[in-house]
Amino acid sequence: MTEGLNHIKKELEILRNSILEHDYAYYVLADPTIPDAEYDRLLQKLKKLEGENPQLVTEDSPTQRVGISPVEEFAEINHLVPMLSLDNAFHEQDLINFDTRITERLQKLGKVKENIEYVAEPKLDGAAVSLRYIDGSLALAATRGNGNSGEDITHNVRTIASVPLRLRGENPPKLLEVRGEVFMPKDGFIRYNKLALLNGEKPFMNPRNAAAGSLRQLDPSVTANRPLEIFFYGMGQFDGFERPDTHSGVLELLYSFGLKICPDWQIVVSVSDCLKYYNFMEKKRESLPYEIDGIVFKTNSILKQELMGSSSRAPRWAIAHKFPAQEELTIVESIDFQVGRTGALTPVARLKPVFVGGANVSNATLHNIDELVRKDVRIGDTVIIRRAGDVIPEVVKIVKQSSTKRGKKIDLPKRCPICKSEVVRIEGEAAARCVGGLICDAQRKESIYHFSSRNALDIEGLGIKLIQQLVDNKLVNNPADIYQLTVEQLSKLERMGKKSAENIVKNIEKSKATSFGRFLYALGIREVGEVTAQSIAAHYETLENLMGEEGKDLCEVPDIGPIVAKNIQDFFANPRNQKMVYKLLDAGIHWSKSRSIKPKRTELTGKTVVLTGSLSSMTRDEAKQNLHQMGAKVTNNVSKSSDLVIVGDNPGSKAEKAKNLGIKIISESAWLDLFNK
Ligand code: 9MJ
Repeated sequence: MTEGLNHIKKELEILRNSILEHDYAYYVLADPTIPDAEYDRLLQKLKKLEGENPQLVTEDSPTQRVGISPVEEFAEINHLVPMLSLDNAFHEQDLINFDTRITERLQKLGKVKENIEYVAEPKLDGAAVSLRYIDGSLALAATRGNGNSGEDITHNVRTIASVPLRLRGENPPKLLEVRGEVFMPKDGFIRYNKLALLNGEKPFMNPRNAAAGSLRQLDPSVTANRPLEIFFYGMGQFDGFERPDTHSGVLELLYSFGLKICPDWQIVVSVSDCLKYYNFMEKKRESLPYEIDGIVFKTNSILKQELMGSSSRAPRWAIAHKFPAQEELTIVESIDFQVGRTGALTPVARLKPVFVGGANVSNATLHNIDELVRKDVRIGDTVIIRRAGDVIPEVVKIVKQSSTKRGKKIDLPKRCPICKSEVVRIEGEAAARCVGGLICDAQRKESIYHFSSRNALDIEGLGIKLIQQLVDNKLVNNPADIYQLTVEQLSKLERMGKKSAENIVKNIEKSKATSFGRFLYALGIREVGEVTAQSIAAHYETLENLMGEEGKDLCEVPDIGPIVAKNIQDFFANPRNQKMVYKLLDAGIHWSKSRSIKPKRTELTGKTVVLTGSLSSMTRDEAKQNLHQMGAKVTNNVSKSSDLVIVGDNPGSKAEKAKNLGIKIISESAWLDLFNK
């Protein structure tokens, strides 16, 4: 090799190593070391240099992820060590029996005195794969197949950014067969499906199908465009290093090779700790960035694993404790249209009751008329129902039936099912709406309910059931009527004693002292949520300003666009709404000006902040008020656009979600120290 070529070879190696280090920091550690633009420059430089010197391109170069042309078919690959599957536990007792089996067997062999130590790992819902690294370079990747041999998917697995093409370390092992799960993270799945629908393509049913389908592509450039990830969780054949004597040691070793491990694994001792971890993760499940369907418990000691051995199908030292199914089949008994506060019609499937996601479900939403048409759900159909966490149950899809005799197609009603007003569809909106406004009982009930809800006027005890009775008995027609209710009127209602009636009247009275922001939110103006209402209140200071001349410049308020501005102006221009607002003020609703003074400019100005957990130094409302004064927006949910999460005691899933999204988290006391000096 000439000196010049040698020099280029060195330069290429330095470039590749540098890019691989950045890949590792970005994909495995989730802690990027350089800006994206700088990374792109390095990659372009490498591509250019390799383009000029094609004889120096190596297979494990970062430019070669999608370098391979489509394959004609999938070759078969024999696993060096079989890929076993896992036995399942569906109930606590199954897990207890598993632990008892291991304890008794090891006791017989004289190998156990105390509780068994397990490694608990989230059970990812994706596609199991086996990768083979030879002398540190990725040589092969295969599906699990029948456990002994699978399909060669090397060309596709190479395109997954978090799969290292080369293992880290000076002395990579001669051979490493490593097992893991390829999956599509939840956000990638949602993004991918939205795009598929826009392009008129078929969306994936769930992240598991998305992962498996993406790996079964002949053309790797298709897979490269799918947002796939991998977590590794075990080893097959190996050569060139000592095997750790615990499974936790194996996970740490894999991690040291630069292989990504699920960050949520944990060592648990005793079956009761296993159950604690299971319950903890079941609560956390919704907020995890990836889909899981249970927890895998693995005996930590490799010696104990060997003593337990395996059946032909599954190891005796591990078990998958499954979460209750989130999807079940049932039959559609009827389809109704529900009318919401803004008149939007939501198709709802009434179902033969089914136990799913831990609850009995007899109604499931079909979201809007477009969804109903797309899914083509009809009465009598067998459908898949999904209920995940606290999300409203939904109809996923119909199950194709052999019988050709199906119910009639469901059309959008021309008239509102409640008030018989016209139903219209506005171009560009998914929802069809009843134009009845407050003459529609459904909209009336929902808007009164909204008015009294916790984040609005917060009238404790005035729930939807009671509001239904009040409207049906013509005691209340709009929110202002609430303030005319008497104990006598309320006591005559069903399931309402004198004491409860008195409490409700007391709570109604209490609600009169509020804030300008809450009042605006309570009015239920289209697209004016809590945050927008607070911004308007802070900007205008008084209702007179907002309803007067100054109110014409609504677009000056941060975050208010022309549509929301028009909604607000239309609302206050309507004489019926004006009358109601004045009636509410006459009834005694008031707020102090000091609660809506203009925010100061601080480090939090313009930042989106979420509060979670219980605060010790002030109430949630006071904290919100304080943050608004500092110019921050306070939102209820953590998302990518959140800037800061303030955690009190016993924070829930919001703190977890923030951690997963890499959003700054500070404690209540740190917040007070930092910003309230
Ligand atoms: C999943 N799916 O997350 C195993 N798995 O171990 C984990 N699967 C497994 N381990 C042995 N975390 C066979 C399968």
